[in-house]
Amino acid sequence: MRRCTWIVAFVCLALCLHPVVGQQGEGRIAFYSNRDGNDEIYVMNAGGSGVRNLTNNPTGDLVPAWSPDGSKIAFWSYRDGAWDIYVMNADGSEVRNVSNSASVDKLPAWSPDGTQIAFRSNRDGNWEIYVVNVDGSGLRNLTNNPAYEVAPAWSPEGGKIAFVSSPRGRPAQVYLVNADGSGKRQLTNNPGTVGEKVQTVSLSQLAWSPDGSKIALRAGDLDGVYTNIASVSVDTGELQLLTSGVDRHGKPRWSPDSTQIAYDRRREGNFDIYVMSAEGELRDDTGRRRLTRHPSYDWFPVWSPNGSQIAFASERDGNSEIYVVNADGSGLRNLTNSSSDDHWAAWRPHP
Ligand SMILES: [Ca+2]
Ligand SMILES: [Ca+2]
Ligand SMILES: [Ca+2]
Ligand SMILES: [Ca+2]
Repeated sequence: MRRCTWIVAFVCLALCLHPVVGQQGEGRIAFYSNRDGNDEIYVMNAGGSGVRNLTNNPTGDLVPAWSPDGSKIAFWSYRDGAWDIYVMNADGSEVRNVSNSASVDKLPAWSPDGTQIAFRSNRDGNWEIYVVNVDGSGLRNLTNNPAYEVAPAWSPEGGKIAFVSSPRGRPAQVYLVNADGSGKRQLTNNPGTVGEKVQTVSLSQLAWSPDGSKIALRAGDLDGVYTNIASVSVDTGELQLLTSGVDRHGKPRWSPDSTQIAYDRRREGNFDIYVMSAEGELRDDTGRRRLTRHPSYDWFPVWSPNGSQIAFASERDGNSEIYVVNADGSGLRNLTNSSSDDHWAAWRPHP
């Protein structure tokens, strides 16, 4: 009888607490900041309250990336004397070095099921794509090629990884490979230019659309001076330019419904945040929406999980802050407001 009462009490408590937990879970943003003298990973509520330091280590701790279920955060740290990829619980506990090499391992990309991480490493003398289990076991090299392999992106259903391979002296191409390393194939047939003037010899910053049909990327010249956003059809491999001109466009991020792409664009010396249709900007500019207008840098956009807001980094008050703006450009606000550099907003996905 007593046990029965406890179970009923527990179920009632769980039902009462669940909606509150759900709301808090949807509204968290991770970032990194040097406010204690070196870079640490922090997390805050999406309104800017409740800032909490998750790392607190004397070396650099950078670029947080949430696991798809929001329970863990991968990041980049130098704490073991080399740049490695680490995974910790979302409360900062149980930190583990999962790449663990004396070379540079960077830019973790979570598998959709949260069990594996793809990253790039130069441990064999040039960039390769590796995959490792989140407990650090099962490391494997998917590329093993003298070209530079970078920018891994998982397909939304998790079976495939897209990456860029850049052979010396030839245009970069997008490849697909099964997550187990089998079935590697070249997806694009990128000639290195589109039309007469627009260079696509260099490809980077791959982002797979949530509906699985396209891969957005940055395409440009070898020096990255003039870059555009393009998309690749996963079915046909066709490379379609989505922006035009001699500005520097980058960091494409898909809206959750795959209909829009946020990006930053450097024009006349500063970056601003834009959103365009997944079909691209129109030549008369009506196909894109400019969300910021400020002479300092506004860059690194990310969507909120429901697509209603975009977080980004801005240097408009003299140092970097995390800002949020509604997707229609209204409601701009500063979330961090510290005198040090706060950067790299990472919005927690839906639980
Ligand atoms: Ca640190
Ligand atoms: Ca390679
Ligand atoms: Ca600006
Ligand atoms: Ca700041």
